[in-house]
Amino acid sequence: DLHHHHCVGIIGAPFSKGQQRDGVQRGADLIRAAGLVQKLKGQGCVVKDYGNLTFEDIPNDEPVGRLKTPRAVGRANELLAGAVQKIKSDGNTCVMLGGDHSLAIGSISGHAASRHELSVLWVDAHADINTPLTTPTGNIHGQPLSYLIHELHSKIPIIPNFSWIKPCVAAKDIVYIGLRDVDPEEHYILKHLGIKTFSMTEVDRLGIAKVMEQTCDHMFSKVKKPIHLSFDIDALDPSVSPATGTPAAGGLTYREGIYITEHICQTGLLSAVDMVEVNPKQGKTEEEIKSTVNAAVDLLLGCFGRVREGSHEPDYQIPNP
Ligand code: Z70
Ligand code: MN
Ligand code: MN
Ligand code: MN
Repeated sequence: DLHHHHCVGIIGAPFSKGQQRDGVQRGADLIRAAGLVQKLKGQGCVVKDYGNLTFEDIPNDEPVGRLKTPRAVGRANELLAGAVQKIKSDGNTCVMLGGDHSLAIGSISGHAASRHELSVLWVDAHADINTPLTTPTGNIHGQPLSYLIHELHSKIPIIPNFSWIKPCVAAKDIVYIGLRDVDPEEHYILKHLGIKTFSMTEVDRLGIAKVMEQTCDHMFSKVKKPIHLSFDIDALDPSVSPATGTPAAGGLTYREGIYITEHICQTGLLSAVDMVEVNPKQGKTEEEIKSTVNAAVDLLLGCFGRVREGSHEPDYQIPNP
């Protein structure tokens, strides 16, 4: 039905320098090769594939403090932010296929540039909220939210190619689901800023249905802001999505992941989605890669109207013999 279709714009970001494992830059093409565009069209979406970004090589990208390859990360995200802003201005829900999770800097910045205020739903085993001064690894994929949150602005030093980034999300507008590998400094930041978190403990205690009810209660407490869903595939249990850089035991089931996307779709407020950290080189077998990519595709289909009970055209008629 023409008035309820989803318009989806897809951008691929084959970028890996927010972390140190090769292969994650191939995630976008693998998700496409698994039939994402055709499957979205098959469920009634109007899809435009904007292709992949090309990231120029940045020589002499020496560490700055603890940060690894900061100039490449800053430049890649600036390019991505522009692409996401364009996809939003064309009237689409934006799907960003990573690449590693440092790309949320550009995806959320570009999304925020096109909308007044956002809610961010961060589905991840990790909090990705280290600052450049708390990071234990120097990997920027463990830090994206620190650059985006207003309340952390004074904690961020000057970094080459990061000067374009403007904080664009309030701590009260962030909800996490799936946490189970959080650094002590990150835990302090989450508590200090009063950020709403549903760790795997809360998923176990409440069940995913109550987690999603409470997630939406929190996100819609005042005005109904557009939702940015940032989905790290490592939020799912490694038995489902083993092909990722930092698998963490005890994750979301496939069904819990799908339930999250179905529920967010039903809000009618989903405005942008990231699908990141799919890394085929981390899969031990072809089956492990397939399972991970298949989960990523199914989560995206759930974001855009696929429901497990099935569906039909409103004017469908049983054929007469
Ligand atoms: C750690 C850090 C992280 C993903 C690992 C790990 C962060 N907290 N994120 N894997 N996807 O390096 O800051
Ligand atoms: Mn429409
Ligand atoms: Mn993660
Ligand atoms: Mn992450």
